[in-house]
Amino acid sequence: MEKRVAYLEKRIRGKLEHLGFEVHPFKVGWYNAVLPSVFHLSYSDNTLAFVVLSIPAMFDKAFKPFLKSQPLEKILDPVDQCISHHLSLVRESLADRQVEIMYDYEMLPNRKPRFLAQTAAHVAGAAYYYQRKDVQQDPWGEKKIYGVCIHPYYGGWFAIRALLLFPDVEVSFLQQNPPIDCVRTEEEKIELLDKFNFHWQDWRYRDIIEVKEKYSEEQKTYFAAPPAERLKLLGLQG
Ligand code: B12
Repeated sequence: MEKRVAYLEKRIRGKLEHLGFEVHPFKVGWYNAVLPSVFHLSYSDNTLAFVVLSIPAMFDKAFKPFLKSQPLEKILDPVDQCISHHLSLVRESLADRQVEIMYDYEMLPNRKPRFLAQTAAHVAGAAYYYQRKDVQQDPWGEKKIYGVCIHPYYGGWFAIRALLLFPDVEVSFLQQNPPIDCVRTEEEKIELLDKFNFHWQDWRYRDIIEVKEKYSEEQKTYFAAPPAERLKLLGLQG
C-alpha cells in the first residue's frame, strides 16, 4: 500500500474505529468495473475511497453519547445525524484534503442511490454481497430477489453507512482483498436470500453465520420501534 493511503487510512481509523465503525479502502475503478455506467462514480479509476460500516458497538460508543450531547429538539433523524456528525469531524480533521462524503440514504435527481452500498462493501473486501446469481438452482421464479451483504464477524448485524472519497488522491498500488465468502453452501445462500427478502423483519437473516457480536436487546428494540417512539425507549423523551 502506498504511504499516502496508509497515512489517510490510519487517520480515519483513529477517528472512527473506537466509536464502532469500520473503514475499508478501495479504488473507484474496482467499483465502477462491476456496475453499468448509470451507477458509476464519476471519478477516475485510481481515485481513493473508503466505505464506512457501523458495527454493533456503534450504538453504545457513538450513538448514545451523541444523543446525550445534543439538544433533543434539534434531532430529527438520530442515527443519520450521529453518523454525519462523526464523518464531518473526520473531514475537519483532514482539512488539508478535499473529502467528498456520500451517505447510504442519499438519492440522485434520477432517484437512483448516490452509491450502491453493497457493491462498495463487496469490492472493498468488507462484506460479501450475496446475490441471486450466486445461487445455481434458483427457486424463486418470477419473484424479485434483493441481495444482501454478510460480514465475516457480524453476519447481518451491521450497516453500510457512507463513502469517504478523495477526489485529489490517485493511488496506483492498492491490494484488492476479496470479501470472505462466509455463507458457503448453496442451501445456506438460498436460506439467506429467502430470509432477507421474505422475513427480514424477524432479524433471522442476520444470524446466517455464527457471529462475534450482535445488536444488544436495547439496540434491537430501538430499531424495531417506529421512529416516533425510539427516543422514548432510551429514556430520552417523556
Ligand atoms: Co434496503 N437496504 N432494505 N431497500 N436499501 C440497503 C440495500 C442497505 C445496504 C442499507 C444500509 O446498510 N445502510 C441494507 C442492506 C445491508 C446488507 O446488505 N447487509 C438494506 C436493508 C437492511 C434493507 C431492509 C432489511 C430494511 C432495513 O432494515 N433497512 C429491507 C430488506 C429487503 C426487503 O424488502 N425484503 C430493505 C428494503 C429496501 C427497499 C425499500 C425494498 C429498497 C429496494 C431494495 C433494492 O433495490 N436492493 C431498498 C433500497 C432502495 C436500499 C438502498 C437505499 C439502495 C439499493 C438500490 O437501489 N440498489 C440501499 C442503500 C444504498 O445502496 N445506498 C439500502 C439498486 C440495485 C439495482 O442494486 O440490486 O445491488 P443491486 O444491483 C447491482 C449489483 O448487482 C451490481 O450491478 C447492479 C446494478 O446494475 N453488480 C455487481 C452486477 N454484477 C455484480 C458483481 C459483483 C461482484 C458486485 C459486487 C456487484
